[in-house]
Parts: sequence; structure tokens; C-alpha cells
Amino acid sequence: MTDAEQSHYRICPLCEACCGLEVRTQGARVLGVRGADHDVFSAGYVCPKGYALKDLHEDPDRLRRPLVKRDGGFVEVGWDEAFAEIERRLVPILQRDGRDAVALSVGNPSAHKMSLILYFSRLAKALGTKNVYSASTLDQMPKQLSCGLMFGHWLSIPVPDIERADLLVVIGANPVASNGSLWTVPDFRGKAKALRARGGRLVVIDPRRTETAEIADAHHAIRPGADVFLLAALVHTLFDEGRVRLGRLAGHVNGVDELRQAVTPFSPERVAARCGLDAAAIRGLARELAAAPRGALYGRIGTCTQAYGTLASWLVDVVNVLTAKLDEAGGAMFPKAAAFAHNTMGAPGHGRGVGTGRWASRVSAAPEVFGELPIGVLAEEIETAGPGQVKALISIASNPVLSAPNGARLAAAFERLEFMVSLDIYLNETTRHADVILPGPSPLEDAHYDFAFPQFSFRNHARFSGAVFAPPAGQPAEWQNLLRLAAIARGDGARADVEAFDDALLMDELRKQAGEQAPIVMQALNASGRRGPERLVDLALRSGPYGDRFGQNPGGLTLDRVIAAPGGIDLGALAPRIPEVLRTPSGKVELAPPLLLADLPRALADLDTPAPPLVVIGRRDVRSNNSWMHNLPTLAKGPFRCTAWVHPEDAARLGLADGARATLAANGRRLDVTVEVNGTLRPGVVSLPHGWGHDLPGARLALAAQRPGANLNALFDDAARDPLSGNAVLSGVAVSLSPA
Ligand SMILES: Nc1nc2c(c(=O)[nH]1)N[C@H]1C(S)=C(S)[C@@H](COP(=O)(O)OP(=O)(O)OC[C@H]3O[C@@H](n4cnc5c(=O)[nH]c(N)nc54)[C@H](O)[C@@H]3O)O[C@H]1N2
Ligand SMILES: Nc1nc2c(c(=O)[nH]1)N[C@H]1C(S)=C(S)[C@@H](COP(=O)(O)OP(=O)(O)OC[C@H]3O[C@@H](n4cnc5c(=O)[nH]c(N)nc54)[C@H](O)[C@@H]3O)O[C@H]1N2
Ligand code: SF4
Ligand SMILES: [Mo]
Repeated sequence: MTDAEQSHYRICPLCEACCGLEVRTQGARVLGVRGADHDVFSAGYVCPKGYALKDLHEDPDRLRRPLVKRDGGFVEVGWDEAFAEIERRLVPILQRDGRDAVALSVGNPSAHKMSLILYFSRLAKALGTKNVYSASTLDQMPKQLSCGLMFGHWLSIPVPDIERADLLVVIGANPVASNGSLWTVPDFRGKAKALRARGGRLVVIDPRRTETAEIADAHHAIRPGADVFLLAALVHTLFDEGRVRLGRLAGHVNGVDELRQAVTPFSPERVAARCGLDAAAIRGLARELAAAPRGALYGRIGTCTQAYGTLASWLVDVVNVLTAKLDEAGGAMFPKAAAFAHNTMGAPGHGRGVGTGRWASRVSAAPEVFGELPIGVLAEEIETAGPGQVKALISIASNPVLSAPNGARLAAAFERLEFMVSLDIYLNETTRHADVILPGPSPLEDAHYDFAFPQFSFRNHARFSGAVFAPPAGQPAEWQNLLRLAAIARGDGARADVEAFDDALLMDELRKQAGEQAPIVMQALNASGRRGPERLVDLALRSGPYGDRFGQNPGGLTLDRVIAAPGGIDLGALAPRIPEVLRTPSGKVELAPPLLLADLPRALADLDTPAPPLVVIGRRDVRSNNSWMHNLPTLAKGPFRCTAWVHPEDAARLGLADGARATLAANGRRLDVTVEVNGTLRPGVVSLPHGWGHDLPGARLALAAQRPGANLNALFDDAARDPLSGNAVLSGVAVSLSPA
């Protein structure tokens, strides 16, 4: 008898759109993947990466057993042996050199796995190291810092209420390709079309006429890195032309006068050349934003991965406030997540706010931001001898050799480590340096509730998906691996009882939250039989803003109720939340945080810097995902995607024809690339995607190695960063390009 076909619901863990998928299986086989029509949030949307979950599940290169390096090569070992090796080698380093000698590097997929995101902090706490690094300083740290300063929490980030907007201005984002970021919005294209169909306008500000610009009403091809000037000029114009309108927020903002003064030098006429845009176009944009009754300005990674990332991120929200678009229907609004959102916890309306620099990096004195140091200082912290030197590294779903600047320096630094552990599903450019690799299960062997993305979603919702397949016998969940590492770090040893440790940690937390009621809450949670992350999700839902509060709010959310609802539970359109959402000490929106005002003169001093003849920007393609999905047949097929796009005028000037091999160089380093002449770029700008360069020895990525591409980040300077947030500069870097 053959197995019957089955259909499973799975929330896609690959990008921030978090689509609900339907995975069809027969026995142990995946028959196919498609969008789940009944998903209350994504309503059947899926992109090619979603289909590729089948390939990922079946990829022969995906690791299924722990690997330990012996005599320079990896051998498969059992789980106990792998952890024994970790204990044997990590504990002496901790004992001899202290906690800061062990660094943590945590990567993007961690945000998409409840096991990793919920238990990473437990490992970090057990280790007690100041050396925590993550993809956040390659990505969104500027936005988190600016929003933290303005609204009081690092994750209080407003998102466009696209379904009710009449105007959407997108700066430095390409959601048609990326499917959205710090804005969970499956089927952006469909929603943008609907906006235009009801008479609304989509405007894109980007050095390239992107896939998003192609479906827009207007496109402004800004010079890379000039966003701070454009945005300051928009704010200047709103004041200058008397168009500031605070609306309902009038009593809820601080710093209007300081802001007006601070942007005085940034008139459109003064910044136009730097931005590569007409002053009239800048004034026109300010007027359009001021006039639109419902709309939002939305900025993303293009505005973050640059030297003024925090200033640009701040000014985006300032424009929304000054045009009465923040916290209004159809504007930029704060989601209210059902679980885990700090801006739904504690006393509503005010809080401790955020700050930076509680500690600093040892070598370059880069300030701590949100508990982390800039990933750009990791190499020097490993290389530089002295107290506090990093001697060991635990990488968790992180591939900085490709995703961070100056990967070759990082790779060399990793070779000098005394010990390295990687929690990863591939033997790749980073994990080849590890002494022990602990693989996680396939994404289809994992249950999921989104910790982060409901905090940035275009509608409020609560969705859960169970594992499609049981993990292979003996395969621990990643939370168990993290707790076992935490037990080793605490000195409890590799054989510590992880379940009992999990209970004890939860009990500590409950005592803080519920005091004497803690044992009763624990009992209620345990009645479901859940452990690990699922028990934490249940707690977060039940004690969250829609929760049943353990009986106090009958009918409220529990994990059981979310699971019982096919395709999840829709919690409605975004609703105004100011002042309740604020966690600033003043209880106001801080329009002019001193840290940011103090950084504006740095931008002003840079206003007249001449444009380099050629700069490079990145590019995302819907069939690629950062550095790790190039080994999947569904995504790898078709035209080669890691090509250097060059504007026809630049190609002619540089003597480059379509398909030519060329040398792209910066900071004294060079890459061989294939040229594609492409008219969508602003002249003087070339584009190469990141996350490629799969030709490094020792990796085990057979398909990716066939067309390895070039690693854009190899060119970049790891010291180039936004000083406030520590975010790396990954865009607008001066390069030269010449025939190979
Ligand atoms: N030049 C340039 N550089 C960039 C960017 C850019 O735009 N331009 N973007 C930056 C951004 S936004 C980001 S987020 C970073 C991303 O950079 P990273 O944080 O390094 O993330 P990825 O490149 O996605 O690599 C993910 C790693 O996690 C592993 N992995 C995948 N799934 C799992 C799992 O389930 N469990 C475990 N344990 N491991 C898993 C993969 O094998 C891989 O090693 O790159 C940044 N780098
Ligand atoms: N298909 C796919 N989807 C992804 C990813 C992926 O690798 N592939 N990665 C995921 C991750 S980790 C993230 S963080 C998100 C990112 O999501 P997005 O922020 O939408 O990322 P990009 O598509 O890189 O869009 C950034 C845009 O900024 C433009 N840009 C570059 N420099 C500048 C500048 O100086 N100023 C302005 N105004 N624009 C500039 C680029 O041309 C590009 O169009 O995407 C996620 N989704
Ligand atoms: S857009 Fe694609 S990769 Fe992103 S969540 Fe949806 S199916 Fe997955
Ligand atoms: Mo990212």
C-alpha cells in the first residue's frame, strides 16, 4: 500500500514576507510546495524561494550529522561526541581568558527560526560575553537605533499601512525583488497595483530603476549615499514652505524647534548636486508628501548600509511625523504583535528609552548598540593580542566570510582562533573554519511561530505552523543545542539535563513576570505538554495584548486557539497606537534626539565632497537569498545572476561590452566579474549582488561551486561604518572597473 498524499501548512522561514505555504507530501517525499490560499495573512502568495524549500529539504549537501575537524578534515560524529569535544576545548578558554574571549556571531536565518531567536539570548546570557556580533550591523541597526531614540524601543518601527494609503514613497528598498524588509508584506506587487488602481501613487527613490520603480508612477535616480541630504532637504522644505502639519500628534512630540534649526543649512538648492536631483524635484516631493491625505515614506536597506544610515533612517520617520502621516490610517503605523513585542509590555506610554555605548569594542572603541558590537570589528578583535582578545567563536546561522565586508581578513582571523563552533546546515565559506559543526534540522522538520515579523506586519495576525516531518532519530532541535552550549558555558557540562535547564530558566522568568503566581502559570503552561519554544510562544500569546491572560480574558489567544484556526488568526488592520506604544522617558515622540543632532554636522561637512566617477551598489534577485541558497537547483537554474551591471555610457567610456570579463577594484582589492550592460542604472553606478563567491576551498556546496560568482564584500573596507549604529557601509563605495 502506498502512503496517502497529505497537505501541511508551513510558514515560510526564508524571507520577511512570512508567506503561509502548503507543502504536499507522500510518505517521506515532498511532492510540491505552493501558496496556502487559506492563510489569513498571505492569501496564497508564494515566490520561487518558497518552492525551493523542497530542494533545501532534499539537498544532499545539507548537513545531517555533526562534524568535527580532525587532522584538517571533517569527520561525522555522534551528538554526544560533538558536545564532548566542545566542552573539552571551550571550557579551558573561558577559564583562562574569561567570558569575552568567546564571541558570538548570529546570522539572518536566526530571525526566522523560533528555536534560534528565542534561545540565542539564553546562550548569550550564559556566556556573558561583550563580543556579540550579528547581521544587524550589516542591515537594519541604523533604523533600530533611530526608532529606539524616537519611540523608545529598538523594535518600535512603523510600517506603511499600504491597503489604505494613497501615496507610498519608497526610498532605498526594492520590495518587488526582496518581498519587503522591516515591513512584512507578502505580495507587495499586488498591493502596490491595488494602490495605483484606486488612484494612489507609488514613488521610488533609488539609484537604479528597479523592479519596484518599474511599477511606480515616478522614479528619482538619487546618487548613492545622498539620502541624508535629500531627506534633510525634505524636512527643510516642509518648514521653509510652512507645510508642517502635526495633526493628532501635536501634543505628543518633542523637539520641533531644534529640528527646524538643525535642517536650516540643507535647502534643496544646496543639496541638489550632491543628491544628483533637481531642487525643484526635491521641493515637489516634499509638497506631494505634505499634500497627500494618507500615505507614507518608507526607507530600507539602501538608506541603512551607508555612512549616514542612522540620520537617514531618522529623517524618514521625521518626514512622516511632520506631514501627519505617522500613526494614521494609510500612513506609517505601529503593528501590535500578539506575542513578544516589548512595545506591548510594561507601563504603556513611557519607558526607559534606548541608549548606546554601555561598553565599547576593545581595539577601535566602537560603541555597543542594542547589546552588540559592529561586525566590522570582529576580525581586529580576533587578531589583536591583549586582555579580552577573542580566542573562540560560536557562529549561529551566520556566514560573515561572504556577508560581511573584507571576508578574506575574517577568514584569516577565523583560522587563528583556538576554537570555533558553528550551528549551521552547510559546510560553507564560514563554517569550513569551524572545529565542530552542529547542524539544525531541515526547515520542514521544525515548527514555527514568528517572533519578529508580526512586529513589522502590514496587518496584525497570529499564525503557527507545525513540523511537516518528524526530525530524523537523534536530531536535536536547535534550541536544545543552544541550551547545551549554554550549560557548557555555565560550567554545568555537556551532559546537563537540557529539559530541566529549560524549566529552570522559564521559572526564573515567570518569577519576574508573575511573582508568587509563577508556579501556577508554569502548571497551566505545562498542562499542554509543550516544552521549549512552543511553551514560550504559548506564554507570550497568553500574556500578550490579545491573550487569555490565563483565564482573566476568556476567549483570548492561546497557542491552542491559534493552532486550531486554519491559516492563522487575522487580528485586523493596524490601528493608531500613540501614545500607548511609546517607551521614551518623556512619553513623547522625540523628533530631535541629541545623539542624532550632534551627527548632522558630519553630514554637512561632507556635502560638497565631489562624486567619485564610479560607485558600486548591490542588487537583490527574487531567486537568490543572501549567501546561502545558491546550492538549490530550482533557484540556481536560469541565467547567471552574479553579473556586474554597467550603464551603457559607462560601458562605452570604459571600453566594456556586454558579456565582457572585467576587473572590479576597490581598497586595493580586485574581483573578476562578467559585465552586463544595463540601462536601468544611474550613470556612474555599477551594481553587483552580494552573497556570492562560492569558490573558496573546503566548502561543500557542489552546485553553488559550479557557478560561484564573485564576492562583492571582499572589496569593502571593514572599518567603513556609520559611527552611531556601527552599521557597515555596503553601498555607494568608490570602485574602478576595467577590461580584464
Ligand atoms: N554587500 C552587501 N552585503 C550584505 C548585504 C547587502 O545588501 N549588501 N545584506 C546584508 C544583510 S541584509 C544580511 S541580513 C546579511 C546576511 O548575512 P548572514 O547573517 O551571514 O546570513 P546568510 O548570508 O543568509 O547566511 C545564513 C547562514 O545560515 C545558515 N542557515 C540557513 N538555515 C539555517 C538553519 O535553519 N539553522 C542554522 N543553524 N543555520 C542555517 C546558512 O547555511 C548560512 O551559513 O548579509 C548582509 N550582507
Ligand atoms: N530575493 C531576495 N529577497 C530578500 C533577500 C535576498 O537576498 N534576496 N534578503 C532579505 C534581507 S536579509 C533583507 S535585509 C531584505 C532587504 O530588502 P530591501 O531593503 O528591499 O533590499 P534591496 O532589494 O537590496 O533594496 C535596496 C535598494 O536600495 C537601493 N540603493 C542602494 N544604495 C542606495 C542609496 O544610497 N540610496 C538609495 N535611496 N537607494 C539605494 C538599491 O538599488 C536597491 O534597489 O531583503 C530580504 N529579501
Ligand atoms: S516571499 Fe518567497 S521566500 Fe519570502 S516568505 Fe514568501 S515564499 Fe518565502
Ligand atoms: Mo537582512
